[in-house]
Formats: sequence, C-alpha cells, structure tokens
Amino acid sequence: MLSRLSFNSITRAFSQLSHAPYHKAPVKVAVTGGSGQIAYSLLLRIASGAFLGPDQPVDLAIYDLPQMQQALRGVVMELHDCAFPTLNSLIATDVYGSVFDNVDYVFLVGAKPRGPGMERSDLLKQNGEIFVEVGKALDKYAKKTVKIITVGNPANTNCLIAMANAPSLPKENFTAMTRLDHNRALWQLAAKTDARVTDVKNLAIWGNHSSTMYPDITSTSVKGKPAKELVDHKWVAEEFIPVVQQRGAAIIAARKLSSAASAGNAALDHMRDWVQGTHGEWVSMAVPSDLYKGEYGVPEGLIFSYPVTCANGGYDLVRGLKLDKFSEEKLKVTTDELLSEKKAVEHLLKP
Ligand code: NAX
Repeated sequence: MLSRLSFNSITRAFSQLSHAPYHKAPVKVAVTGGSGQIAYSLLLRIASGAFLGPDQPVDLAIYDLPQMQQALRGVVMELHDCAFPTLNSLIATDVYGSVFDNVDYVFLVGAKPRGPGMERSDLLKQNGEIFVEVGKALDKYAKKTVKIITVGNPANTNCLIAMANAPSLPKENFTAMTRLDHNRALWQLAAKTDARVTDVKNLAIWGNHSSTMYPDITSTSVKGKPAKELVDHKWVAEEFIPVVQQRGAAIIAARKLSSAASAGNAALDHMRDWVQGTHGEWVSMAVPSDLYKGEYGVPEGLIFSYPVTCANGGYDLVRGLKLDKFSEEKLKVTTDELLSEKKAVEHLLKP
C-alpha cells in the first residue's frame, strides 16, 4: 500500500510522455519536507533531469506531514504539468515507509523552523526527534547503498541522529549540507578578485552549518594565484568570513523568507557531485568524522564539514593541509559548538 491518503498521487509519465530511448533502469529519489519552499525548487530540478542527467528516469517519492498533504497535492499537480520525460513515477505521502522503500538517494529537507522565542536547544530537541524517526525508517527500508543529504537544520546534528538510528547502513552514506556556504564563499571571493567562480579552486568550509562555520581560503587559488596574495587578511577576517557566516540572515532580512532556490541548488550540487565526481576539484561536505580518525584535530563522533573530492560514487577527505593558528582557532570554535549540540541530543543517539 503506498499511502492511506486518498489523494496521494502516482503518475507513470515515463511510458506516456517519453520519446527518448531510455536504456537505464529508473532510480528512486526521495525528498522530505515536500511542500516547503526549498523542496519547491529542488523537486522540479530532480524531476527534470538536472540531478542525474537527461537519460536517467527517476521514481520520485515525496514526504510531508499529514497536515501538509493538501499543499503537497498542488506540488504534485505542478510536477505533472511539467511533463518531464525523465519523471518515471511519482508518489506523495505522509508514510516514511513508502517514501524510503528501496530508495537510492534521499534529500532530508523537512524540519521544523525555529519559531519566535524558541531556543536553539528547543529546536535541537524537536527536530532531533524527527530525525530519530527518519533514521529508523531509512534503516528499515532504504537500499544499503543509499546516499543521503541532510538539509533541515540543525543539519549536522540532525544527520548525526539519523545515522545513529540507522545502524545497518554504512556511516559514509550520511552527509549534511554545507555546499550552500561553499557556493556563497566562492561567489564572494570571485567578486572580490574580479574573477569567475570557475577560476576559484581549493576553497573549504569547515565544521558546522551555522554561524560558527569556517570558510577557509588558506589553500585557495584564483586564476592560479594564491588567494592570500590577492586579498588582505583584514578583508578575510572582517568581511569575507562574517558575510558568508551571516548570509542566511541577510537573505531573511531582505526577502522576509529564508534562502530557498540557492539552498535547493546547493543540495543538488552536493548530490550530483557525490554521484558523478568532482574530477579533482574540492567541494565541501559535512560527513562523519569517524571516517577520518581525528584528522585535523576533529574528534570522532561528529558530522563535520571538510574539503573533499568525489570520485567513483564516493567522497574522500583532502588530506595533508597545513592549518595556521587562525584556522586552528576557527576550527576549535565550530568543533566545540558541534560537541555541545551532540551533548544536548545524546539521548537520541542510541538506536
Ligand atoms: P519550510 O518551512 O518552507 O518547509 C519545511 C518543511 O518541513 C515543510 O514542508 C514542513 O511541513 C516540513 N516539516 C515540518 N515539521 C516536520 C516534521 N516534524 N517532520 C517532517 N517534516 C516536517 O522550510 P524550507 O525553507 O524548505 O527549509 C527546510 C529546512 O532547511 C529548514 O530546517 C531550514 O532551516 C533548512 N536550511 C538548511 C540549509 C543548509 O545549508 N543546510 C540552508 C537553507 C535552509 O535554511
């Protein structure tokens, strides 16, 4: 049974709409928080082939809460109305089992937003409980090879909770998103040095997706020149880092809504690069620190953003970087924050 809701929708667009000679079997992609604003841009791009390519049919499965199903129904209608040749099938439901059953790729976007007067600890607790349920459902239903990105905040710690509650899945399947911070940093540095984003190489976001993250240009080059020779330390410390750290708040102040299209785009970049590889280029991903055994002084047991490269469907840490004192201090601040978040949800980390 796909769902207990009468208006849940299934479409077989592939057979009806496709004229392309697809040779690939469909893959299943799940998105939670399907009626929210990030999902609104993300779902259309996944369905259109922007994630896995124009020759890869997709079975799209969307989750949202029972009270959001009516809004979700509208999203489903819009997906139908795009008539994407790559959309093989579509389900929308409030049942995790249907959404995660045999799933290949998961975008965990659904989370409770921080309300007025709500402490960060309340947000951690309430969203933490969501990710216990999500982790258990992934453990039970997803493919063992599933690739998961956590977008819903606090993303690193939510990811940690989901991972802890899915003990049968390999830890490396669990990641959280700092790609939006990475993309924001790329743009800021390119604009400052009058370059294109593609001229900027080897940039890193370290730590938590929060205002303690550390956007690091120590190893960065722009058009082959060290970035540190092109911009002064004062600009880095007093403008670049705070602008990247506070960009989410600046967007809320301007738009009266949090970033959505850029967040959906970053989630797609993260997953596409993980699947298709980065051909030696660095990207930033928050991944289990257990995989890297204390490298760069980061303790095990966290979901921590590092510079990584992706190849053959996996990611690997960029190793051997020299961290100066400034960087070490910044890493310590964001590590301490992640440790305190972990402490606040310790009771949710036992499956
Ligand atoms: P919206 O408020 O538009 O949508 C949130 C969605 O989550 C809704 O569909 C809602 O029904 C669902 N939801 C709420 N409670 C839930 C629960 N108990 N179980 C499952 N789903 C639930 O938020 P949107 O702008 O789409 O943002 C989604 C999440 O992304 C938020 O947590 C937000 O803070 C986070 N972000 C993370 C970013 C990152 O870089 N990691 C950047 C963008 C964004 O701020």
